[in-house]
Amino acid sequence: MKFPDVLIAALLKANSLVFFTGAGISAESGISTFRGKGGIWNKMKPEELANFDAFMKKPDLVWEWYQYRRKIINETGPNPAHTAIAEFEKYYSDVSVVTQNVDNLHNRAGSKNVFELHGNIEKNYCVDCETHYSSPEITFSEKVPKCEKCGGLIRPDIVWFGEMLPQDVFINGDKAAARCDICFIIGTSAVVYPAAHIPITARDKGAYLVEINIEESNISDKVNCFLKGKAGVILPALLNEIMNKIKPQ
Ligand code: BV8
Ligand code: ZN
Repeated sequence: MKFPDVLIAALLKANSLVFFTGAGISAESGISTFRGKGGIWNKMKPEELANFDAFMKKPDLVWEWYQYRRKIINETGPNPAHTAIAEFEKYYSDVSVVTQNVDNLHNRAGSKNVFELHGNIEKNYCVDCETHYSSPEITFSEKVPKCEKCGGLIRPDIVWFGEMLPQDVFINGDKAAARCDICFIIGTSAVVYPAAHIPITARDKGAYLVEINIEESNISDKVNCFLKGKAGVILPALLNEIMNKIKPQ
């Protein structure tokens, strides 16, 4: 695979990288995306499943949907795109992954500095007293579990539509974007806010923007370099390109 010289030059000069990722990076692990061909929201309505009112109205239905997704995630693992991102840490002193995904695959791949903007499907908390639960008994219970302390419903620790993102996570992800030299935008349609503002922060602070996607997205007209194709093919090839030219940290 031939990459533009200007991209390789930027990579050889950079100290700080941000990987801003979306559902497309996990597509090659067998996890459905939300929008586009085969996307979850083509078949299900987000307003009926991914919001707090839906959960309070039909907790068992919403819980069952997350159980279905947990099962798929549990049976798969990181793909070469996640692994390549974790490997980049060996060559750069400051690497951050700012992800919209809740599937935990960046952590499982070994990335150390992961900002999960929309939460993590392996975590849960009580809607009443906010006690956190991550034990497998809770996570894999068939019916929506109840809090040991107060009897409240336990929900997945995921940011639903209309809910605030965890502020510390967003602020730290945004700070990483503000100081990075290169921001990779991978497998996202870049339509969900405020997450989609992360690459805009990077661009406004002078970073070089590289998008990797199988098709153009909402941000494609703002990037410096668009690499069309699968993340699981392009990222390992890009890593391979620089690994003989940069000394590991
Ligand atoms: C908030 C969790 C403030 C559930 C998710 C109108 C205009 C602007 C904004 C709004 C608006 N109306 C409402 C809003 C705000 C809303 C929003 O942005 N809506 C959009 C959709 C219009 N945002 C919110 O509600 C956020 N909160 O704003 O709070 C507030 C203020 C006051 C008071 C209270 C609150 C909360 C957003 C939370 C979103 N949570 N889901 C769950 O996961 O179960 S959204 C969902 O979308 C996922 O979490 C996902 O992470 C996120 C983004 O999707 P992508 O990752 O981009 O995935 P997508 O499928 O779209 O795209 C996949 C891409 O991959 C494609 O481009 C495809 O080509 C590519 N691809 C496929 N295969 C590959 C590939 N690329 C490379 N390689 C491949 N192999
Ligand atoms: Zn409770």
